[in-house]
Amino acid sequence: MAKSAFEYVKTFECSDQILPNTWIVVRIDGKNFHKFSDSHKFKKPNDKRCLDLMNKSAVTVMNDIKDIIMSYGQSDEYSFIFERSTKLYKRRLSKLLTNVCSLFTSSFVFFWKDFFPDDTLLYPPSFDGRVVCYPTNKNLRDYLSWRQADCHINNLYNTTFWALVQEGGLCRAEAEKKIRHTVSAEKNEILFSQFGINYNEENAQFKKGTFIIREKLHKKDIEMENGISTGSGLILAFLDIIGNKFWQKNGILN
Ligand code: DGT
Ligand code: MG
Ligand code: MG
Repeated sequence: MAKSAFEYVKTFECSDQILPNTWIVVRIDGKNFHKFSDSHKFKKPNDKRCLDLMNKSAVTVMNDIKDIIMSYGQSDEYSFIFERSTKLYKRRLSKLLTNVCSLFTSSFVFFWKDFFPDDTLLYPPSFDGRVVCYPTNKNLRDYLSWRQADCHINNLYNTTFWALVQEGGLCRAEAEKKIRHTVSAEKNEILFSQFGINYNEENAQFKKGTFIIREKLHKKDIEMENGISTGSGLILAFLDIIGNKFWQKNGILN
């Protein structure tokens, strides 16, 4: 068929193919969820309904895009890791990013009523997205460790902060001042001595975030702490992904 006189405009498109053989990570993050969580009266510091809805949206993405082999989520963010050798969309960055981000967002809205049966979604939420590619297994493990360390640091801070406000009767500024320069051990001590909270016994989903892995990558005889099978070839687990134990036992990313 003859080309139209307008066809030349295609030559203005930029190539955005990602380097072959590297780990592709797509991370999405809720836009202004500080406001979104306030508007929807989320429980502080963690609202399990929202975290479960985030997990449901991530599972939906992984069921649709089979080249994603694992993902990790905490707070209002999720990271999706593509198979190193993926050829999906010829590894075009914009295709990979926009497909993940839009399916995640539409799932978040679509399944909202299942997790918040009594609360109307007040306005359309959105998620930003970025792609980072990592050349080595160590880089990828360090990336996942970075996100889980972020979860740990924020969750310990927020748990202590909200205990001081909600149970300790401090105003937000006083609570912030009290823990501003404390290290982890001191926050643990405040929680235990003032509120009888043993941080180690807090919900693992809050402390560690959620890791989702394809069952085929996970050796059956390995115990997953709190692992939940979704029935669609995926396992959800709230486990430590910073240490070597999980990776060594499964023989991946070593
Ligand atoms: P951004 O990402 O730059 O558009 O801005 P935010 O406000 O989304 O900031 P971000 O992503 O750094 O922090 C996530 C916010 O979401 C933070 O203010 C706490 C809130 N959030 C996330 N999960 C929960 C939850 O389960 N309960 C409550 N109360 N807040 C949550
Ligand atoms: Mg955000
Ligand atoms: Mg965030």
